[in-house]
Amino acid sequence: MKTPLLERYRALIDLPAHTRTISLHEGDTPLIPMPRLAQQLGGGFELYVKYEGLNPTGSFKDRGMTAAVGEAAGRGVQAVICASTGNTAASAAAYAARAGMRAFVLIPQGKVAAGKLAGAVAYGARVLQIEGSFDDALSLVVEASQRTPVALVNSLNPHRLQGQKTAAFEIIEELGRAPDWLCLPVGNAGNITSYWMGFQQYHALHGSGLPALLGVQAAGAAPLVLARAVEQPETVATAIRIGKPARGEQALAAAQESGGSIVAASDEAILAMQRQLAAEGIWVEPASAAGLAGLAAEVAARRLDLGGKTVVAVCTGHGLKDAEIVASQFTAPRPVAAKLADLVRELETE
Ligand code: AN7
Repeated sequence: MKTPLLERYRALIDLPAHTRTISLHEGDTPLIPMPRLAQQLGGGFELYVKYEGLNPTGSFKDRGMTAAVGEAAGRGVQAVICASTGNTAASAAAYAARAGMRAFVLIPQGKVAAGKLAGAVAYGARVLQIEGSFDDALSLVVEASQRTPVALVNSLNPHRLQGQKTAAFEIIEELGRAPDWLCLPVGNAGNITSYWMGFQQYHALHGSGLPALLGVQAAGAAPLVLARAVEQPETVATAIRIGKPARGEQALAAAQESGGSIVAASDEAILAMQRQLAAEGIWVEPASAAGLAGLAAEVAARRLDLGGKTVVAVCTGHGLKDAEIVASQFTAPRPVAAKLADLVRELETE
């Protein structure tokens, strides 16, 4: 059997002694070379995708949730609560189920991808749709967790970051050192904060180097790029439809200290990158293509020269999470008679 993520990295992770092991064998996700996409982006550099969509509930959230739920369970808490654009909800629901706890998840009005909502429901969470944005829902769960004995498992919970930083360790161990650039989507900004913690910690211990971080928001939900809250964030990348990132300051500091930046990518660029990734066999949800969409735009505008560099793109969630977005882009399959001649005719047409 595989060793649970937090046990594998026990010496590097700072969690209270009471933390229980609540594991679904998260982490240990593949780092996949993407030579064709690197060529399409101009070539001359090495590109890898860290495919976090292959975690147990289909997103990177499982790395942090094993820690946050394990800590809450170890304290004897009976229920967890979170606000979510979808992936946190599914992950919290799964780990709470694993621990025998209840999960309350608050989702914003409007767009939450069906695959995520279905996950939360399937794992037995109580799903509440708030008549407001993700940011409204987050404020509510923070207050609720202070008044009632439920544990907050959004990434404001510091234990989440302890789990999520393990992705940086895995990347360094697989490459033999840190990459030169790491690009990733930014929503509530817990993940970029976690990666920076992880890379810094490993570098301090082993001199593994530090990447420059390119955090990418969706253009319609880009508070860190605009340097102001966005009251009504809108983007096709519903996972990152967030206007007031909880760890925004830390994200900006991480990007700056690393020599990178936070930029925005348009919905069109995000969907185009989703197709480019799928054309090399990696189907991710729209938000997960944002990191590479931002990288591609920086390279095209000659703000970024990747010559001779090693780049890792974090693809945070699986394409199956948001199947509608792809289904809505093609017409229904053409009916073909169940006859060989008809099939052969189809195979011979463009
Ligand atoms: C696929 O699930 O905020 O910058 O409530 O689902 O750490 O917030 C999701 C975020 C990137 C952004 N990619 O990460 C939630 C939620 C995917 C995501 C992000 C999310 P953070």
